[in-house]
Amino acid sequence: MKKLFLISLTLIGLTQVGLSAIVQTTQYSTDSWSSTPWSSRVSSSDLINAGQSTLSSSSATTPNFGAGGMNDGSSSFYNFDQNTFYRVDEGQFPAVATYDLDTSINALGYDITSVESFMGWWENMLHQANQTYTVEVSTVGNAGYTLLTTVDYTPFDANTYGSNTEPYGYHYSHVEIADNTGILASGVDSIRFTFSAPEYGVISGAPGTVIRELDVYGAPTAVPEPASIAMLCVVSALGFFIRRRFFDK
Ligand SMILES: [Ca+2]
Repeated sequence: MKKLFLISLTLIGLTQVGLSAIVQTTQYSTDSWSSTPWSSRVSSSDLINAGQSTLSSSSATTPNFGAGGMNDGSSSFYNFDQNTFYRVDEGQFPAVATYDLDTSINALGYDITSVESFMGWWENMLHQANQTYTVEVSTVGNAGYTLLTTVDYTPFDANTYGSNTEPYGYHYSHVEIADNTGILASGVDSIRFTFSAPEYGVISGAPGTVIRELDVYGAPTAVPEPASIAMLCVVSALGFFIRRRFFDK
């Protein structure tokens, strides 16, 4: 009886884990520079955008140009201030950008619902538009970070597009990270991006990654409603009763 009960709990746990899945939606473009792809999707009011009350502080390792370009609310196609460029040959990988969320008002942190990344330069080597990075989150009360997901989206590679040393071209990419439950993580007070060097062929020009924008969407984590707390108490009491009734004899 005891053994059967424990196995059932395990199956429920596995089922619930199985219900939650991170979904990455990817797309790329070779449109001309006269129209910046997906510019209408770039947000200036997401959780980590500069100037938003939800962002308490941010830091990033030093890029070749555009240190503030990742969260400035712009995807301008050739502005050095509004895009961030990390170069392989200047030793700028892995590159790390960290965004701390304000918990002075929202003490329980934030529910992260989606993350979007826009990359590419208006005239570039192909791989500057490839996306290889991890997203980690830290939650309220915990100093460390937990891996949320790894993005490895490289639509522009030598096998697909021929020479990786093409000096000019129009290459852009966009990744959206979401969860089929609607929430990627709860109680988050910091989010960290770590970019790794893109794969490239013969070095000619400037191998690296151009990040136009990172958008993080979400809302303050809600305080549990009294009814929910009452239900938790009932469930806990029931569990205690079952344990006493079946296991402690
Ligand atoms: Ca933004």
